[in-house]
Amino acid sequence: MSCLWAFPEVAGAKHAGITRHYKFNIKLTNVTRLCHTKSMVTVNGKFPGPRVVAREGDRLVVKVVNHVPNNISIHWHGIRQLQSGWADGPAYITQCPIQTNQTYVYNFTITGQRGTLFWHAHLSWLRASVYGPLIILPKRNVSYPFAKPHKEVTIMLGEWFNADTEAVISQALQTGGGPNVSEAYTFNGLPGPLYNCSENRILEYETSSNSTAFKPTLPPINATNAVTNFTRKLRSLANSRFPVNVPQTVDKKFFFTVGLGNSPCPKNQTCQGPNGTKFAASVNNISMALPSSALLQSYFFKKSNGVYTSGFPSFPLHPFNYTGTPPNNTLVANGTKLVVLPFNTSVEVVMQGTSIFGAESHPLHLHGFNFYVVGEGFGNFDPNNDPKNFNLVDPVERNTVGVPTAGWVAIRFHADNPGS
Ligand SMILES: [Cu+2]
Repeated sequence: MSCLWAFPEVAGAKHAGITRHYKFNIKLTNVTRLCHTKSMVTVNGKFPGPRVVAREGDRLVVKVVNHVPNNISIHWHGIRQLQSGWADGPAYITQCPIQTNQTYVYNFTITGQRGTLFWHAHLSWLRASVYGPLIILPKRNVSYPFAKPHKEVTIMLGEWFNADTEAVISQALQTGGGPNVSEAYTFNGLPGPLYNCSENRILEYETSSNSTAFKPTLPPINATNAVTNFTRKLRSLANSRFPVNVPQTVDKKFFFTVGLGNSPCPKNQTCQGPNGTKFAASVNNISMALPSSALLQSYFFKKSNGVYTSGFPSFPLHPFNYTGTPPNNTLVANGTKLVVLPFNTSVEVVMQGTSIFGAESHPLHLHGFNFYVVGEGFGNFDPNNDPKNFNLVDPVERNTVGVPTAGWVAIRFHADNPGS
């Protein structure tokens, strides 16, 4: 969170929001971490990038000018983008990427939300260096629903790679193996003091004579039970000021498997994925192929022929024991498939992690909507019994949720945002 007094305000607009302008110059900058200097794609030469601050109800106008050889786009993570899908940012979904020496203006109004989000590049791995905070203050003379703290500090979590991150992901896609891992985790772009050749202090206490730093006792890093018990207690405020609008009935149910599969190795090539094939991530066994033009654009101009097809499966075509022994055939299908929902459909999505090539937790994120997390569990989702325990009273409202390792999570939302 930012210092609440540090940002200039335009006088006069008491209730209606104001328009705030930002300029993002995408440029290469030399950055040194862990005694290693490299040229990186940045916004305005900063890593992490500049903070964007607005109030609930304001309009943000961000002019992005691309001065680097890479194509790029910027996504405003968690912004509802009510009827402003053109400004959402995922490349090849809502827009074609911004080419070298080209400009794109993101223009959207922040409606019905406040808190700290972030923005990041949304093409390939450029987000490794192109990201920054996006702070939404409550409307003027309105407070957050918690006591004002003594001080607020924004902390952005990230990773530092000594290598060029575009080279890391292109090598992984080429060989079909997992991508090389980063050299360090970072807070606000800085590796902590535990890494070699890092002098960055993360947190230091100014200790007065009558107080010492309080060190909490924490469960071990792999204490799944402790973490699960904690997160399952989280609830929405569910009061008149912050009501819960979770769908009580559902028009459309989806069951998505989420996890890994593989693709054949191209001829005359050696691959480093499972048994000499390529790793492929998939949902309901469809691994997404990026189209050559943007999905929203091709829909809007009625030129979707050859860009995407409808008929993304609502359920797995070949059910299996998702968290047990994997099936013999783990090959994915590649495609650009989607589902079209009528306006105001109430939707339930159960996301089921699979154990193919190892179970792991996948964070899943929805663009253009917040959703309610109504249930979660380990093992396979039981459609007969698990829904009885769904929380339809005060579930947490989120834009991202982790699918538990070898488990499932159920979300609900109203599809009330055309174009998202
Ligand atoms: Cu997002």
